[in-house]
Amino acid sequence: MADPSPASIAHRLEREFGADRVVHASDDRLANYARDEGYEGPYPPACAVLCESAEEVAAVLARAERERVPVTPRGAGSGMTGGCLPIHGGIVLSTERMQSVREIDEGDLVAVVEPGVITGEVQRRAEAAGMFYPPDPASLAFCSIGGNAATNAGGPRAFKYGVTRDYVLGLEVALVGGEVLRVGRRTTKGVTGYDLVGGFVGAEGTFGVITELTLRLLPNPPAVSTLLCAFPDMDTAAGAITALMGDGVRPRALEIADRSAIDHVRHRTRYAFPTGAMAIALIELDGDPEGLEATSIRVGERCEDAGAIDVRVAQSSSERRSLWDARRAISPALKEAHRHKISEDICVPRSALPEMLRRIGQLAAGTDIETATFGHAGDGNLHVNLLIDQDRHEPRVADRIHQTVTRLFEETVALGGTLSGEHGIGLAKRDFMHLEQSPRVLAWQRRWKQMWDPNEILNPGKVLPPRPRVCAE
Ligand code: 2HG
Ligand code: ZN
Repeated sequence: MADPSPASIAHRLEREFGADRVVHASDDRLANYARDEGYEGPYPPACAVLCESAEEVAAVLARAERERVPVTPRGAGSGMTGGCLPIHGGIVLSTERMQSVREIDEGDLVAVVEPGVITGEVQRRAEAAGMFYPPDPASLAFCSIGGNAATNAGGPRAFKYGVTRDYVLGLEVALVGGEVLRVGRRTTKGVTGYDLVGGFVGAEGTFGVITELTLRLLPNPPAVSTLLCAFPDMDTAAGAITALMGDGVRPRALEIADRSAIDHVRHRTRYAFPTGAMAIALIELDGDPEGLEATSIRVGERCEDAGAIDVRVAQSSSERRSLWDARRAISPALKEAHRHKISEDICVPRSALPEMLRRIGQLAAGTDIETATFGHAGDGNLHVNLLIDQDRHEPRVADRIHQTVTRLFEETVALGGTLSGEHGIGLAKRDFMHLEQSPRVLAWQRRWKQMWDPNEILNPGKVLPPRPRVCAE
């Protein structure tokens, strides 16, 4: 049995991969691998290993299995649920150095990339070749494409274009024990065998480590139009969104934000939000330039009819950019302004959006916790953030947080919704899984995990609750 002490694990990895690949406990940089963008942790690993190829990833996984050391894969660390935190110590396997864009193929409309490539870079490279990679998590400037696939990330454009899973055609994955598999395909259509790609995408690095992705691209839409509508309250904004959806328009993004979310970004963005806005809807359309102008006018009028107090259409690409920069700044601004930011990303059927927003309003009014709600209204996917300035571990505070989150999830499930629309379960939500999924469904998922990782070496303690709940269905 190999010496399980952190120093010894790091030392053995260093012998195999070289000193520049291993971040030790004595190195200040190791603290970066103990956290993500969420509120869990810190959980320091024994060490982090910075892999540069699929062979190296496989070698780490072979060693981890041999020595029974937990290994936690990590992309850019931009997750919000503690999914990449090494809660049992051991090795953090980082793919941050696997940054190569191997192919952008215009004819096949395909990109082949390594997992550490930043998502914004995938988009830029596709656009430079006249194509379009639609998934656009708000963190696209710093999240990685491998992490997006691991969590099946969404983003504003999911409303029209779908989520990461809809764009992953094929994967290369390294498994516990060191085997490397290629699953999926390069063709848009393909139904040969079971959908293994669908299994790995969204498994949060608990089945295997993604070492290469083959992505589907689209032709670039010729024109885009962006509107910002201000409303006197969230209820009116929700009504306008429902009216638009009933009207048959298909914007590529249909975002909402409440007053607290807007107020947190006012001072740090170039975009000047209307002062009386208690809620905003950010709506983006794309398509042929001729039809787009007329649709954009119609959307603005519908919003006015539904109670908007101000409708603005971005007049230039720079205005559009600053509007989106402001939207993307909401999450980091909330994090900066408060000691703890507890972000949920519940998702309800579209028809239940107004009712869900009302229930969130009641929940917020009934607690002394400050909240901010924003997100992808078109998908019914809302980021309800609890903003805490006291010590969240203080028992009274911890209790209130737990009660509020539990109620939020119960209301969501009661309306036919789901705990997570795009951030994943990770560590933060695993103990709430039973609110949505039956013991049998959880048991089948546990078996699925065991098939890939019988010794629970890979990202242990994530997604599924640790102990099976023994109760009849
Ligand atoms: C977003 O849509 C991200 O901005 C982050 O998914 C959400 O911080 C959040 O709650
Ligand atoms: Zn989001």
